Amino acid sequence: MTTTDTDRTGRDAPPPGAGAPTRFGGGGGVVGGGGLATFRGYAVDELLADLRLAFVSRAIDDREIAMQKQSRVFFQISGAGHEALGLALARHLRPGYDWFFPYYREQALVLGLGVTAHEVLLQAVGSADDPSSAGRQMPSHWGHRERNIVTQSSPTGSQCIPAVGCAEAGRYLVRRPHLTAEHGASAAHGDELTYVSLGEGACSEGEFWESLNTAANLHLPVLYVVPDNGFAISVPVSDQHPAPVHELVRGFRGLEVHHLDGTDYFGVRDAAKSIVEHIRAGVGPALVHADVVRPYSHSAADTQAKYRSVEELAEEARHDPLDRFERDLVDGGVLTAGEARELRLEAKAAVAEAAARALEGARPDPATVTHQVLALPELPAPAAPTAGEDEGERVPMGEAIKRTLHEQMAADERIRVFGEDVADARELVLAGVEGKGGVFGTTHGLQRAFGQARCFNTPLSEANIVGRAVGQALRGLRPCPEIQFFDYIWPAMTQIRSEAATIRWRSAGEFTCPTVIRVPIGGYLTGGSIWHSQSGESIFAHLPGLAIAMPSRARDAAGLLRYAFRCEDPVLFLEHKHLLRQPYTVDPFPSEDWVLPFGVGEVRRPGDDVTVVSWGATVEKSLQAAARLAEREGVEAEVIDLRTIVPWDHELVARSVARTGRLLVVHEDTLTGGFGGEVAAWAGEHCFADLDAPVRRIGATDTPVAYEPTLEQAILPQVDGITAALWDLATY
Ligand SMILES: Cc1ncc(C[n+]2csc(CCOP(=O)(O)OP(=O)(O)O)c2C)c(N)n1
Ligand SMILES: [Mg+2]
Repeated sequence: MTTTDTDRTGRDAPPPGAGAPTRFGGGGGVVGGGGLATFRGYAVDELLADLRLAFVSRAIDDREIAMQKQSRVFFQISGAGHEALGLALARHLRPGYDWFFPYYREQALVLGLGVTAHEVLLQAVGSADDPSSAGRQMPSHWGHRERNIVTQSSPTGSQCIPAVGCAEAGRYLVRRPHLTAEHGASAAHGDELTYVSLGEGACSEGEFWESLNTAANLHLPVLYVVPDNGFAISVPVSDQHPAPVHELVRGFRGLEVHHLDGTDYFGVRDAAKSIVEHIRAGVGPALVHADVVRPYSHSAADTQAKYRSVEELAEEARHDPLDRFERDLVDGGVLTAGEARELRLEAKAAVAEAAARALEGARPDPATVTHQVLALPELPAPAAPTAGEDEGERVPMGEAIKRTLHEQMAADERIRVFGEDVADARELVLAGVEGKGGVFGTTHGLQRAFGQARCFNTPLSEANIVGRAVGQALRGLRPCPEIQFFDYIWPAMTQIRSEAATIRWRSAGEFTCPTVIRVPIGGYLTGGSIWHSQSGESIFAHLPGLAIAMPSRARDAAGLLRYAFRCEDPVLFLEHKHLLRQPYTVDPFPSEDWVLPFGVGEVRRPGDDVTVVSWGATVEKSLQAAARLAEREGVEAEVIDLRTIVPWDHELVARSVARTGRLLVVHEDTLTGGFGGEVAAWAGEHCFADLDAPVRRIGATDTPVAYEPTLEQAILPQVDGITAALWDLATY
């Protein structure tokens, strides 16, 4: 990434051999101003630089549209009509100091923050030199590490909660500067703000509201900007909301709300000064709802003449902010109409030159497509603790998780635990009560030990919980959100799948998302029923960029959790509810240096006749089945606990199958599409020559889990069924 050819306003340096700088662009800097030093209270050179950037932004759109017709650009979405708003706001913001979550229509804003036309066009042409994504993301998916412009995804509105998390991380870090010095967490500033924008259509997304809930409740320094161009693709705003956005949000106490004309550069710049000051002073968040226009279709894939009348488009063209800005400056004597024309032409020429240079940028190498998916730390797999070293107190899995959280939080102040009910109690009553500490008690005592800043309750909103973790992880913290039950993880799916899991890949490694998402999972509860018994690790195993652990005993839970906190990537840490207190999960609590890397399975019972691969609660069921079979039939099954699903230990399975020639995969998740299918398919492909029988799978029936105990038993895998399948395989 190169920024040396850029000043704060994003002007590109003149191209080599481009001749004498024009009056308004290039090496000589912006001159002119009709002899005025200031106009309407603003430095004339700033105004001219912004007018030029507005022209540059529009010229980028036009150039990209032309280049798409030549198949040199593969998608286009314009910033047209939003330029004055973005440029006026950028004047009050500090790239590399404040944090930015701008949506795709914010081209002028990012130019105002110092991203160059060349960098914008590198993304449009899909160059490997594109600083946002190295050719991986569509144009206008901003991301610029140096300027704190966070890599953006495409789901409308999903940036809002991470923005809130980013703001709360800033508040946490500014009080703990040593985390920046010692751990490389991002520097924080007492008066920094987090900027987030979204269209008026995207304001219909629940996550927008969930983010406002926390921004207002915690008085966070977040500037919301809602450019309202009247349409979400073809859907008019009247189909979105019962009232304008600035009216809808008025119920949030502590949220300062403004309604502005976003086509009026001076109006926005005037208003933004005090709005930004308000946020920087720490009073709380603000929302700017700004009316803008959309002179171009939604994107290259849209034709707005299909749903907007000729008259309507003509009327809108009369409100084009570029013309208005130019008119204001010409009428004010800042420049002449001729000079403005010259400036427009110069901007166009500079963009043409930047586009030509972008086309010369490096092309991405197809061999790199699998780079930056996950980058798990390489640690040697530790030997199982030997009896002599097993001095730790013997504890079941739930207790081991609790102790490990205490130990890791004591060791690393970047870790914060939050979720529903995870705290102990209100500080006011804490001294006199036992404390809640999670519905399974796993986080008990964390608030008492580490304070409210490090273990706290969140609103009852799973997207809020994970999204805030994403924002904090982006700042270099190690957030540890808890989803209360796996059954309720789905509202967080966008944050897990589209945000957390894609951040590293979509930014080509410029940003990472180190967060440990702890989730109690699974059934065998006798009465758990549909919504307290679900499994579903296979759904998450399908998401590139997410590591998944699912321990079945105390020792492994501790070792894997320690490793999870060392990862720079998101980890789904699945804690089987049924196992939390079972005697058979009890181990001596391993010493703090016993860290178990992911992707290392364990042979829980050796055997030469048939291999069982399992994880979670069905490991114990498989062990019981193997013992029964050995006792009754003399058949020795080898039971492997995978311990982690992503990555999983292919080699261990292959080695075992090479000896036994027979493979049974057992899991609690429903059979169809379960992760057993993946293991079986892999073994079919890679162990074919060793197999003496078809690979078999056992999973739950393809139904939800029922409440009544005999129904639950019939649905979830049981020892009898596993024993029978093993016998079938052994005698095949
Ligand atoms: C969650 C989600 N649903 C649908 C889309 C497809 N989509 C992309 S932009 C868009 C319209 C957004 O309109 P608005 O928020 O008003 O922003 P504007 O484009 O008008 O600036 C839609 C429906 C998406 N990207 N994400
Ligand atoms: Mg819109």
